[in-house]
Amino acid sequence: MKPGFSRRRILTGLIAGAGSALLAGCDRMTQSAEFGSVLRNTEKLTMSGQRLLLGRQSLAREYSVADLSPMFRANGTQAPDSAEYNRLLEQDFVDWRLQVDGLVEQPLSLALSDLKRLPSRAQITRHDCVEGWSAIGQWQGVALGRILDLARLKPGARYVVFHCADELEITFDGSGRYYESIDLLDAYHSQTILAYGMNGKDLPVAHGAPLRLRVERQLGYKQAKYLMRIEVVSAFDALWGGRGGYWEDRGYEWYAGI
Ligand SMILES: Nc1nc2c(c(=O)[nH]1)N[C@H]1C(S)=C(S)[C@@H](COP(=O)(O)O)O[C@H]1N2
Ligand SMILES: [Mo]
Repeated sequence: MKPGFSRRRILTGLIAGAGSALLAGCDRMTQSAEFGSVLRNTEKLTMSGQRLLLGRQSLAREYSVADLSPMFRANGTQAPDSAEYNRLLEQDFVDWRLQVDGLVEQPLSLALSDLKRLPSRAQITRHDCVEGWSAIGQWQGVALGRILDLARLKPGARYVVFHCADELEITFDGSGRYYESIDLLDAYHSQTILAYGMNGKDLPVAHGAPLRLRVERQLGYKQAKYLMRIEVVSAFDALWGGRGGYWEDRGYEWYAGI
C-alpha cells in the first residue's frame, strides 16, 4: 500500500463532507497534475484540509481597538544592521524602493509614497508566533493582490517570494538572509497586505519598517519584515535552502496555517 493511501482516504472523507461549492473546487484540483504530490505530504494535507473545511478565502478573525495588546513583542531581527538599511532609515526611507520582479509583465520599483497613495486596508488581528506567544495588533497597508495586478503576472506564476533587508545567523547555505514565500491563493487573500502602518503609526523599525507582509492565516515567521523585493516565481527550490523561507530552510513547515 502506498504511504499516501490513508491520507487520501481522509481527504476523500473531507471532500464527501463538504458542500457542493467546495466540491467544484475539488474537482478542479483532482484534475490538476499536482494533485498526487499534494497528497504525499502531511503539511500540504493540512493546507488542503484547512482550505476545504474553512473555504479557500475564509477570513482570519478581526478584533476591535479595545482588544489591542498593550505590548506587542518584537521578534527575530529588531533592526537590520546593514549599512544600506541604516542609510535608508536615516533618510526616513525616502530612497527605499520596493522592487517587484520575476514572472511579471511590468516590473515595478515603488516608493513608500507610491504605496501610501494606493487604497489601503486596516485590520486588527492576532499574531501567533511558533514559540508560543501571541499579540493583537492593527496593521495598515495595501493589498498584495493590487500590487501583483499592477505588475501583471505572467503565465507560470505560482509563488510570491519576499526578500528582506536583514541577515540572521549565517549557516549551511552560506546565507542568513531572511526571506519568505506564499502561494497565489494567500497572495490574493483579502487580508494579505503589505503593511506600512501599525497601531495607527508608521511601522516601527522593530516591527519591520518600512514595509512588512501580513498574511493573517499563517504563523508569525511568515510575516516577513523589512521588505526590499518581491519576486514572482514558478518554484522556489533554487532559492537559498530551497524550502521557501529562512525558517523553512531550518526545518519549519512552509505552510504554517493557524
Ligand atoms: N525580516 C524578518 N522578518 C521576520 C522575522 C525576522 O527575523 N526577520 N521574524 C519572524 C518571526 S519568527 C516573527 S514571530 C515575526 C515577529 O514580528 P514582530 O517583530 O512584529 O513581533 O516576524 C517574522 N518576520
Ligand atoms: Mo515567530
